[in-house]
Amino acid sequence: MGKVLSQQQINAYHEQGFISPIDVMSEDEATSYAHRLKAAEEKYPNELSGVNRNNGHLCFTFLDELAYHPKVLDAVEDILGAHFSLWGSVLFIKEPNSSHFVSWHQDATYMGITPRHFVTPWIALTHSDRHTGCMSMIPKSHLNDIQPHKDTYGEDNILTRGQEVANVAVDQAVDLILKPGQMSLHHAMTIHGSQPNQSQHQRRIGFALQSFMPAGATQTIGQNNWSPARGHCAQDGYHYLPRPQIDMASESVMTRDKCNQNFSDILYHGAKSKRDY
Ligand SMILES: O=C(O)CCC(=O)C(=O)O
Repeated sequence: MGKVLSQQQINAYHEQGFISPIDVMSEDEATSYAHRLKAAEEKYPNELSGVNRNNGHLCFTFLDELAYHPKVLDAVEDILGAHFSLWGSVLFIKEPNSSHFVSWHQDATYMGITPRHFVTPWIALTHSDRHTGCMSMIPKSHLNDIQPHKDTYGEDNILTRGQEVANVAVDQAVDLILKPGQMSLHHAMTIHGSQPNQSQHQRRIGFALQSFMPAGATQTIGQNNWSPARGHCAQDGYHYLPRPQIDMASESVMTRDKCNQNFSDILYHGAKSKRDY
């Protein structure tokens, strides 16, 4: 038995490559975070979209609160052990009735982090199901190596390069149905993707903590950014990222911008072109 996960859930994560759902907060509390997001988007129209969908937790206190929510950290500790840090975050928003989707991929492919057993909590702030375009996972796919990915740059594909694994056993895919306030955890090697949001009125908002790195993990392509999460996770050569005290302080924005440039250099390393996210 872990701090929040049962032994069965911990075993399932290691065997299947993901677990879901895990309760983090009440539906009302999650909805209030969705409202805080909406208010921030209205006040700062360019600060949470495009390249700035990345690492918003460095500039906005409500995203920082979510990233360091004790239930999230307890669940990560149950998987990774007592020492880990946070590398980054991504807001995955699909607007109602939009064609945006996420192709089948493995996160570890372009993230430059080794070893590749880091973990991503994905927190739902709205309903995430078949209708709104939830994530689907291919069980046990994390037990294989990185599969060849083709960079499609598909217009509606919201992954950086539109990277895609071919010949996925889609009949085995498991949908991760989440209510607002629940999260899933997935392994960096698990093949996963998601379909468009067909709802007429409901945004699908997921906040991915991408990813929590175990102590000893290193960055092989770019700068090794480091936000302490639990235990002793500092290492030589790491670049420490401070947490925000207020929204959009100029130093935080500078840190986030540098971090996003580094993020982009890593994720597009060797790519034929770059998009603005
Ligand atoms: O939000 C989605 O639909 C996909 C997110 C994803 O690929 C991830 O969190 O690794």
